[in-house]
Amino acid sequence: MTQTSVEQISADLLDQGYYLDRDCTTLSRHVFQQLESFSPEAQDISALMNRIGLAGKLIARRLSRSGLVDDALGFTGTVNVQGEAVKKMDLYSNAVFISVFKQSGLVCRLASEEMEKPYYIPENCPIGRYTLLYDPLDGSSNLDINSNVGSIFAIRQQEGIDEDGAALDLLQDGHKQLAAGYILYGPSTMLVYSIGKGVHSFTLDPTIGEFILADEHIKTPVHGPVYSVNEGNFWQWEESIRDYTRYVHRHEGYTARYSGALVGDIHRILYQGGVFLYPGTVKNPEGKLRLLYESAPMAFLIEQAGGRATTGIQEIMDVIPEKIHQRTPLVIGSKEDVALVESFIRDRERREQD
Ligand code: P6P
Repeated sequence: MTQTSVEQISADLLDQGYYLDRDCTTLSRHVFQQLESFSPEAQDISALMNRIGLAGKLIARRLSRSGLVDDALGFTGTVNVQGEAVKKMDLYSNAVFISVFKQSGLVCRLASEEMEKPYYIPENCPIGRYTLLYDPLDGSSNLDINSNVGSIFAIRQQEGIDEDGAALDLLQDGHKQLAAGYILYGPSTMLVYSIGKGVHSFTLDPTIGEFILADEHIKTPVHGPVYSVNEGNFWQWEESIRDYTRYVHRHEGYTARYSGALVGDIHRILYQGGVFLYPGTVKNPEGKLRLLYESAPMAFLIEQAGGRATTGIQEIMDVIPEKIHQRTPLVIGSKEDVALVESFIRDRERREQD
């Protein structure tokens, strides 16, 4: 073998070194890199994120075969605490998180969209210091048409042992979140998370069963072309939201994108910029989305990415819920686009006061 080819091969292998390093930057390792520490707290967060990843893999596996597995799709015939018809995949996904975190030893309590009261794991509670808040399968109405769905999560410290299960310590604002993120089940499965040190994304490589680092320190643009809202609710909106919609209809540079699943719609805005809105409606005056395990985790993420999230009146991160399933209106995305929506809300308020 000539010298050149040996050097070339070495150079090529070094180039591949980048890819090998990237493929070895798993979720748990990335958490330690973020925290620059191996403290007990860092180990906890790393283990918790690893467990989130395991839940995502199990749900992704079931979703990829749901059209083939008998009894995986369709409705259970029950209605959840939200008054929504429950799909079999909703319950399966909810059970996955419970099972995964039972074995974690770290999580004492799980608060889920699918469960009226938090679920306690007694064997974890003496030592378990964390609560997982989650929407196990958001946008599950998309399952019937094989479109994107997601899981949304937030991790909070469990403050005090609430013997009666009242979980009053969960009725605190979004600044209490230690970590938050989502798993997007799309053409590929992506996990996007933040522990307060930027927003980072990972892509599941099914061939090795690992979430591999994709993008670090994702920043949402200060402005983007996308506005994402269900315009079928136009008749139910406040006049201010109608004013905003009329504005984007009449000005160049806007494009409507709405998938019916919060995770996919936010993921687009995180990368490309723009704004997602789910304002109050006649049917849901307080909005449809739930604060503790939909709006607040997304607000945590988008603020870490340089964006904003508001009810239209108050920053989502400052909202203190009165009950664990509280809903809020949500306007979230690029700073300039959120501000534009707010400007129509303020203008309308001024006119109504005059
Ligand atoms: P609509 C899914 O049910 C969900 O909670 C979010 O994922 C999504 O953004 C919203 O509701 C869609 O609601 O009323 O537009 O179908």
